[in-house]
Amino acid sequence: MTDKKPQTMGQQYGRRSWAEPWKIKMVEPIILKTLEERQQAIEEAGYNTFLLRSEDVYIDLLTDSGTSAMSDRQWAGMMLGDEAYAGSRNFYHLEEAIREYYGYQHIVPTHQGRGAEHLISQAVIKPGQFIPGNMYFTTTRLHQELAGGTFVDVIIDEAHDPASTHPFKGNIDLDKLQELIDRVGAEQIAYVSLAGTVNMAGGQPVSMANVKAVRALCESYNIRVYLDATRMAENAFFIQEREEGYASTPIAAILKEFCSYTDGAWMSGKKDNLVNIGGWLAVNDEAVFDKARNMVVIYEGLHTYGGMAGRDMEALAIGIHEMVQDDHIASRVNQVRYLGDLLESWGIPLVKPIGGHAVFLDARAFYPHIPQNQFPAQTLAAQLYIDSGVRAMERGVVSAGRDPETGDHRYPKLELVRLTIPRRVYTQAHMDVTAEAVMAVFEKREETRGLKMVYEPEYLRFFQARFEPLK
Ligand code: P61
Repeated sequence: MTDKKPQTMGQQYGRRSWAEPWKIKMVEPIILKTLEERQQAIEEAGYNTFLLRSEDVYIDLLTDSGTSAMSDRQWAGMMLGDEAYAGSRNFYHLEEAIREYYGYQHIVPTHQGRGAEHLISQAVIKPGQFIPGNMYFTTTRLHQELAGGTFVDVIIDEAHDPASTHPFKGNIDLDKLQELIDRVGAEQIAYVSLAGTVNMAGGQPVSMANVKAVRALCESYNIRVYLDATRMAENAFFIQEREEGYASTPIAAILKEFCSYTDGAWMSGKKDNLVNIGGWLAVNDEAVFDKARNMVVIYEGLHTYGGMAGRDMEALAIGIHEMVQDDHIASRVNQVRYLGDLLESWGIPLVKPIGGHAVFLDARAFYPHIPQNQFPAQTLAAQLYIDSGVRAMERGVVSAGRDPETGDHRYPKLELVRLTIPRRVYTQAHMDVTAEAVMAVFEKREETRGLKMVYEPEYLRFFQARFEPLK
């Protein structure tokens, strides 16, 4: 025992503490399996955390996708589902919410984000065209490729450097974009694919100044800008926090201004929008809307439900309203930062600055002795599960997949493990337990060996690939 008085987290940082703007009304028990059980579970899962059963997981930081806790209002909304095949009242509520908060005119509901990615890619990409964007996302790029397009990364160089503390690491490099336009010609560019808080870069934001500049450049060549709005509310928080002139602008106003510089957006409602399932595409151009609305009936469902039940659309509409509340988004991002700051202060290598939805561990720096073709990030995610039952996600060479032309692994500069924080689900104590688990794995790093891949599916291999430990 020391005679030092324990301190709250706020006191440790010399400020008043903050707390989440909600209280818990319903709980779901979780249990920690024994070490032997966890070892067996990860072996049966082929050392792939996507293949674990959720009941074998203690703290589930695989993803923030579809894992949010809904509010009592959203659950009440579920009871107001109008399950008519056509013209459900909940669709019109959703349409109103998207028009009000994002500002786009025409809405096509989809079962989740990749449904919307499919529609926009098929509607606007002509085979042979290029799609510049601020770093790839797995499903987004695959849909662009399946439509005959080629994704080109035009994000600023800082995004590929885990140690860079640039405040807007999601920004597009205008010189790279200009160079592509000069090289292939504006008519060969299908659109600019701009994502808010870039997932694969570590949840890093785009500044308002950058989207304005991208808009101006694209306008001069008549190139459209489409937004991956999946985590755009979190992006708005970083603008409010870091960009001059926005400190007292509400999140809702920042979001709407940002979207006004784009021609439309696709959305996984399973993140910012605080629902367990759902997505949408929204555009201003009537011709694009017409194509997408025609296609949705083939692949998703009628254009007034697109794969969602009426009750899901109601919860989604309410979730959009809740997501832009300033106290909600501040507590969400600050919980992620709490975990990140703790780990950083202990010297754990991670992506800086801490992003909006997750803490990304730098597996290359964690395991400098494991070469990238022995999957350091996959190894780290498996080790973390074995140590503590905490489930994380690989975001490195396995996620990057193979180059469709050469068939070789794509070796991304970032070899990361994502500790993704579901919204309104875990407490500060869960963050503390997680941080200690990462530390325990870090202390054992030198004796840890890599993996070899023994099964590899053709598309989005990281979901189902299997591995074995190297001897
Ligand atoms: C995630 F391992 N994200 O982050 P859907 N855009 C963006 C996303 O983050 C996103 C989608 C589009 C997930 C789920 C997931 O490689 C993976 O609703 C920025 O999931 O279809 C999804 O939205 C697609 C996990 C997706 C992955 C792909 O955990």
